[in-house]
Amino acid sequence: MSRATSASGGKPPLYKIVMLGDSGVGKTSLVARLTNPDRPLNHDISATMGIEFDTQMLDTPQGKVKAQIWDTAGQERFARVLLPTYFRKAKGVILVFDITNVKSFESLSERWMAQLNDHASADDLAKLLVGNKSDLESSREVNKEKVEQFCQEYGMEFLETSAKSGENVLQAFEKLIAIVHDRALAASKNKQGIKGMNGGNSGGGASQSSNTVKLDENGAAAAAGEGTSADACGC
Ligand SMILES: Nc1nc2c(ncn2[C@@H]2O[C@H](COP(=O)(O)OP(=O)(O)OP(=O)(O)O)[C@@H](O)[C@H]2O)c(=O)[nH]1
Ligand SMILES: [Mg+2]
Repeated sequence: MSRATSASGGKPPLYKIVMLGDSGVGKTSLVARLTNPDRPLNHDISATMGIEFDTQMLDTPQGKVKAQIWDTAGQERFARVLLPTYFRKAKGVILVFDITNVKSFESLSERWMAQLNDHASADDLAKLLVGNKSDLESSREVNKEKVEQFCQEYGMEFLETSAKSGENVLQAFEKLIAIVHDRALAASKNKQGIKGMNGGNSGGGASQSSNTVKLDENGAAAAAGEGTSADACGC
């Protein structure tokens, strides 16, 4: 039944999203900038070994949601073993490359998209492409036309970010989570429609509302007596 709560109240839904991309592109730095916006970029940060995750409340046009952000290791030796865990029940993926490192961009089609398709039902995942280190424009190696082609080919949107200056960091996470949340609300609405067609309790009047699911003016599901958010996440 509905796992997505309304903009009008209730526990915010929780969605698992995964950061993917080569080692050194700035995945950990982006998460750190999101969760601690005032802390300066750490240039001596160690490579992620395995998985780390953080939870962050984010705004969407349909209300607040919680993102559980899985920061993964770009290094092949960790990623190969852990990929199934990364993708289990994930709802969204941020694919990150470094605009100053063309190899990290080529890796997206050569490595990461293939792995996404192998380990997850890629169509079920919301995806966002992020070109990080936009503060290093003078060292840019990845031209924007190639990025546009990639986005068209794989059907995803794109933002350039800087974990150093903070540019577009919050916007990137909010953009992805809004797509994830919209999909969850749409799926929840579809299920209610099917239930209604099957003779569910939809037209029973005010006195019979306790087990029904109401929609608010945004079409968000206000679940009465239903479980809410944590099941949306794979954790
Ligand atoms: N100038 C600049 N440097 C950045 C930016 N983001 C990250 N860095 C630096 O890039 C290096 C690698 O950053 P990480 O965040 O560790 O990269 P990662 O993608 O998490 O790497 P793995 O954990 O090995 O997969 C660090 O020295 C960061 O300080 C940015 O936006 N601008
Ligand atoms: Mg890292």
